Amino acid sequence: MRPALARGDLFDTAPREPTIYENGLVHVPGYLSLDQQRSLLADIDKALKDAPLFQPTMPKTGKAFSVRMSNCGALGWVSDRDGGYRYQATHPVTGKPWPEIPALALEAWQKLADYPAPPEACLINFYDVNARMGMHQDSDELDLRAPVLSLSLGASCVFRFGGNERGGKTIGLTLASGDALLLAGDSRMAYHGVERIIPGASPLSHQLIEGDGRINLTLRRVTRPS
Ligand code: MD3
Ligand code: FE
Repeated sequence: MRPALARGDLFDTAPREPTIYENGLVHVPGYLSLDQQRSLLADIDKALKDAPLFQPTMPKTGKAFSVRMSNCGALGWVSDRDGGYRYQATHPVTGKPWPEIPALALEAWQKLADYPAPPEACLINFYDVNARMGMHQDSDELDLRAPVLSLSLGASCVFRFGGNERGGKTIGLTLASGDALLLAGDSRMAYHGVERIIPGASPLSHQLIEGDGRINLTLRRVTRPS
């Protein structure tokens, strides 16, 4: 039986304390205020008009991801059967350059990333209530010392992360709308994935993202700064 929760418990967006995990992963709950979340989401909506969500497919098998994606910034992450995982300067369907990274996302990188160069890629992952992302490592970037910064909007999810070896011990944590997650130090090469979307558990998911949608922005440095 689930304990009875007042609506305020589930939808409380008051900032809570950051958690720093052993491997260097930093979780900042409620990093973005509700107003900032709304404003960032409006910028993402604009970017998606220009660079619509596309359906990536797995290298070799061509199996579709359940997550739909787009990007902002100089470089975008894409994947398809023949080309595999890669970064490229243009949208795979429209052929156009990616739109600019929203100012609030750049600001979050400047405040949290502790890295001397700006991000080059801002991946937009869109999860509907049934989407998930299997456990994987991020290794398509040339600069693996640069941190990765994730910002969550909309429905909450169960995020799972482990060590640098497949099949080791893992920890699950809830990522909610407005949360920031910084993957620095040893956590940069940790296995991680999105186990499931939690329907209803977000102040924004019903107002601004259809159904129980979740959006995750992932900011990355791809090339080594000169
Ligand atoms: C841990 N996205 O796009 S973001 C991805 O919520 C990805 O959409 C998830 O994993 C999402 O590759 C998780 C948090 C994240 C991003 C990069 C990481 C966690 C990470 C890199 C290393 C370790
Ligand atoms: Fe990842």
